[in-house]
Amino acid sequence: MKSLISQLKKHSLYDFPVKDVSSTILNSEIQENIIKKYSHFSKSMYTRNRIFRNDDFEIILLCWLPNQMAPIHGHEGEKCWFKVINGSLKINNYSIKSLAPLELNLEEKITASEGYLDGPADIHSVENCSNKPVVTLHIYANPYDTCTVYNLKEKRIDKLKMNYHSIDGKLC
Ligand code: CSS
Ligand code: FE2
Repeated sequence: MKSLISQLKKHSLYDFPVKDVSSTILNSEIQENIIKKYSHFSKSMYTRNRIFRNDDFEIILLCWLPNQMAPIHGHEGEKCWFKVINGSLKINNYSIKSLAPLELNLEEKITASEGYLDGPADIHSVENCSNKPVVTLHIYANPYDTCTVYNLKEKRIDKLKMNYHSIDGKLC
C-alpha cells in the first residue's frame, strides 16, 4: 500500500495521467493483511472503508455483500478508478440522453471479476449480483464527499452525501 500511495503522489504532480495511473493500479499488489484490516461488511449497504486521503486523492476499500449496489451515479468530474480485489460485480455504463426529462442510454454491461480495472468512470451503477462477498479498491482523484445520483424511476437527479464506514481500519 505504501508503494501505491507514493506512486499516486508522483502521479498527482502530473494531474493523474490516465494510462500511467491505470497501470500503477493494475500492477499494484494489495496484500492480504491490508484487505483484512480494511474489510468491514454491513447488512444495510455496501461499505466505504478509507485507507488514505489527502487533498489530491483518496484510496478506499469497498465491501459488497450479495445484492448490494451503488445506484446509477456520476463521479463529480473527477478521475475515478476501481479494481476488483475479489469476487465479481456487474457494472452498467450510461450516457446522458436528456436531463429534463431525465433519460439515460445504457451503453455497456460489464461483468467485472477479480483483477478487472474500471475507470476513469463516467456514469454507472455497480452491483454485486453474485452470491459471494466482493471487495473493490477505489482511487478517487480528487476526493469528493457527495455525488450525483440519477434516479430513473422518479426521473430525478439527487445529490448523495457519501460516508465512510471505517477510517484507518476503525469503525466510524
Ligand atoms: N462511487 C461509489 C462506488 S461505485 S464506483 C462510492 O464511492 O461509494
Ligand atoms: Fe462509481
